[in-house]
Order: sequence, then structure tokens, then C-alpha cells
Amino acid sequence: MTRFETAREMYGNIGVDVDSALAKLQNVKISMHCWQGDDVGGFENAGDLTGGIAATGNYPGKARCAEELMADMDKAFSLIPGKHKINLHACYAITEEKPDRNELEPKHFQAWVDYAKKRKLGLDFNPTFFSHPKAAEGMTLSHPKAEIRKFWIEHGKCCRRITEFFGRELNQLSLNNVWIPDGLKEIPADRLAPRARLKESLDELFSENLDRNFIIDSVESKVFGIGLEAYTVGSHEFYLNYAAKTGVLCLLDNGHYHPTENVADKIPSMLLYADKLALHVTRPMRWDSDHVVLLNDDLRDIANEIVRCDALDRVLIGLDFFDASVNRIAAWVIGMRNMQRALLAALLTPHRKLAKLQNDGKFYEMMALNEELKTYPMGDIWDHFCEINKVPVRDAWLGKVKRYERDVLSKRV
Ligand code: RNT
Ligand code: ZN
Repeated sequence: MTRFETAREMYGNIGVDVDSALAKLQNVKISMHCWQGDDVGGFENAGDLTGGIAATGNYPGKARCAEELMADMDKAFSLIPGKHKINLHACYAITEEKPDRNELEPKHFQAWVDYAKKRKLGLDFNPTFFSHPKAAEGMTLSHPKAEIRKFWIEHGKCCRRITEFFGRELNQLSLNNVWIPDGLKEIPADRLAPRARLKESLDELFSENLDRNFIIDSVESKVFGIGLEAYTVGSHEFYLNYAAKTGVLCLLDNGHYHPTENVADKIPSMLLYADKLALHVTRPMRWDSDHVVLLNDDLRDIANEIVRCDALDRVLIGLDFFDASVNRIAAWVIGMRNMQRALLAALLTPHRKLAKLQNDGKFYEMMALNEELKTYPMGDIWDHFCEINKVPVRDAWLGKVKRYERDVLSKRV
């Protein structure tokens, strides 16, 4: 018997159907964020990254243009099992025309559609409400000046049309996620008015009826940004209520809550009230630091909740981190493979059996099974998954990244 066969039998003995777990994992599309490839730089030459977010480090070899970013993504995808999606930001338009953010059109993203089509990938989208002169004061959709709000509302509307275009062209649902940096460094005198303005702006931004088969919208909350520590207009409560009233989705970024808050615990509650839920999976360290996602307990808990709720088709999983201190392709590969491994571990868990133990009050038995599961041979199943997907097994991918670094990345100076 191969290691895979032995492992499959062991899982079978506790009631886990490994073949069905593998089939489910095969269908999961994770949205890989383009912005890890160039430290959230984008193609506009806009200058500094603003909006209270930061990519730290200056590891050599970052992508400087669309061709390089696409080539780097190809390298990453060649080391990641399965077919996925790419998460784009509006500042990654590929055009000679230099449109401002409120002039963006689907045609400015045609090259991305061609790229995705050719590789059978999906596309998701994000309007970019930062790194722009009109966002310099830390306010966009909630800005006190109507003309600034109008500019950003127009940007949001353009982005929704672009997202619908992605969905239609690729014949699948594309997510349009709205995150704005709006906040204040100092303690506000008025917490209400900016939120009232944001509410009004969002209503306008989302007002156009687009084809629900191709576009779905979400709103992403946050606790604070760097330089905007005292007040965040788009707080969790703001968006939770906005989503409940309007039907747009909430997007939970697990770096956007208080450090001891368990973001996985939010998933079942959200799914009881909304049809779908979007996630930005990241790794906050002491703050919303967006470190590369590791296979740690936080990630495993998130994956467990998705699988336990039988919600793999209701949770839109995207990654969101930007570490400029390591090889950026390795960062993608580590994060994507870890997200998949966490889902696999969850799929290899006898959830119904454990839930019954909980409901029957058999708590030490539940504890025992959970602990024993930690040393079941998940790695043998994962290796098999990599094999059947024709991607490198275990750390064999590292050599490929190193070679690419030597031959390609190190020449970018
Ligand atoms: C910022 C949010 C947001 C961004 C990306 C680049 O705190 O997490 O999702 O990271 O849009
Ligand atoms: Zn995010």
C-alpha cells in the first residue's frame, strides 16, 4: 500500500471519506491577490502607498509592470494545486491612456481578462480608494466635500461595471469589494456625520442594477489604520448593519478586529443571516500587519468553520497580505498552499461525529478525538493532492522559486 492508501484507510476508520474531501478541495477557488507581487504598488506610478496600510521590507525583484506581474503569477500558479482566481485592484489597469480613477472602463482591464481566460482563472476586483491625490486627506466616500465624495462614488461605479465585465467574460461570479481608508488620527468631535455621508455615498455607489449572475458586492470593515488610529468611519458595526439592510455582503478581513477577537467564530453567525460571506485571509501580528498566511490555529479555525457550516460554496475566500521582506512568489505560494492545507485538514475532520459528542455532553471524548486528529497523516493526503494536480510535492517547489529568482527576479534592478 502507498502512504496515501494507508492514510486514506486510517481516515476511513473514523468515518472520513478522503475521496470526497479531495473532490471538494479540488473545487475550491481561492482568490490570489495581485498586490503581493509588487507591494501594493499598482501601475499608475502614483507614488507612495497611502490609506493607513504599509508594506515593509525591500526584498529585491518586485514586479515593475504588468508583464512582470503576470509572469510572476504564472510561476506562483505553477506551484499551487488547482485552478483559482486573481484578485485585482483598480490601480492595476493596463492601458497607455492614463485614465483617472473615475474614468476607468472595462477596456482598461481587457489584458487581465485575456490573461485569465487563457489560463481558466477567475477574476475579482477592488476599487482603489488610496494612493491618490484625492485620498490624501484620509477621507474618500465620507469626505466632508461633496465633490471629493462624487469623484470616489464615480470610481466605485466604474469598478462595479468592470467587475460585471469580468464575470460576464469569464462566465462566473466576480466579487467587487469596497474597502476605504477613511478615518481620523485624532479623537473626533463628530462620529456620526462621516458615517451618514458614507451611508449616502454607498447607496449611490451601489445604485446601478447589474447582472447578479456576474457581480456580487461586499464591504470591508476595519478597526484602525496607521496614522488614522482614533476613528474609522467604516467600522464593523457600520458595515454589518449596512449589509443587513441592503443585501451587499460583508467581507471579514481577519486582520481587522481586535487582536484577541476570534474571527472564525463570526463565520457561522454571518452565514445564518446572509446567503454568502467574503473573507480576506491574512496574518496580523500585533496589528494589521498583513504577514504571509501560515498554517496556524487561526487559519485552521477559519477553514474549520467554513467546512463545518458546509459553506464552501457560500464563502468567497481571498488572501490579503503584502510582505515586501521576502521573495514575493514564495509568499504567494506559501499563503495559497496553506489556505488549501487548512481546508484539507478541515475536510478530513469527522465533524458530525464531533458535533454529536458535543451535543451528547461527551466532552472528554470530543477533546480526545480532536487531539488525536492532530497527528493523523494529513500530509500524505496533501502530497497526493499535489501529485494528482501535477505540482511539486512538499518543499520541492522551493527549488523552482530559487531558480526563478536567480534567472529572472535578480535581474530586475
Ligand atoms: C486594508 C484592507 C484592504 C487592503 C487591500 C489592498 O487594511 O485589508 O483589503 O489590504 O485592498
Ligand atoms: Zn483586506
